[in-house]
Amino acid sequence: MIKTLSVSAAGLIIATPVKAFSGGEPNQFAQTPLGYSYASLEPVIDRMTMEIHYSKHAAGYCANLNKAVLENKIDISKGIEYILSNVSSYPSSVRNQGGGHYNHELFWKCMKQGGALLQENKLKEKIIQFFGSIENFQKVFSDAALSRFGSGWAWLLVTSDGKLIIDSTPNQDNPLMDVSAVKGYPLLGLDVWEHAYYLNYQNRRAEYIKQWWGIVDWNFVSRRYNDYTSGRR
Ligand code: MN3
Repeated sequence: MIKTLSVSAAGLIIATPVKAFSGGEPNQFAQTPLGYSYASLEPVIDRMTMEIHYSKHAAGYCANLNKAVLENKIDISKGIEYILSNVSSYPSSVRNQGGGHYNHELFWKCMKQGGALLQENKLKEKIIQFFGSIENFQKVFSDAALSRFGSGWAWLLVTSDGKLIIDSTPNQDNPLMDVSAVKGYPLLGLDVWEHAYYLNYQNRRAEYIKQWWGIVDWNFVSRRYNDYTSGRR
């Protein structure tokens, strides 16, 4: 009954060869350690926000997802992306907690200290093809993040037929989910729940979004695009 193979959320998220499960109980998800310290993203995201966000909010989604997995005897051997793609056939707790776990695991990796600029590469070509310019892309994405009413996420996603789309989802939904209005593979995600920015920016979501561009790790996002489009996920 116990499956220990390849269920690390980390391995699935970063779309590299899946790593063996390396901690916690079998048939359970785990948070990937942050690749940087809580203070690394300052001054854009302050240390305390990062600490509470990672060790309380995101940890809570992971723990509650695991609780739902146990209580409902859910087989997670096909991974979180499979589960989210079929989320309508799972209990609603899986949509909320599983989405929360996946979205945050992706979010941490989309950022790094000082950010990394988008290099001349296939993703950049594609962004310019679909949005005209990097500046316009940032504007459209920022508008999606700003206009998301209440809590949710803004996304850059690639569809199965290779289109780039910017959209937002409510709560902890994401474009992988069969219940989502917009569907595709998320490349870049921005958390616009108030817990992501309120200590530093209070009600100024627009300012948080503007500053956030300075810590986006485009190397990670570009790798993710390459992995998806070359079928390595
Ligand atoms: Mn959050």
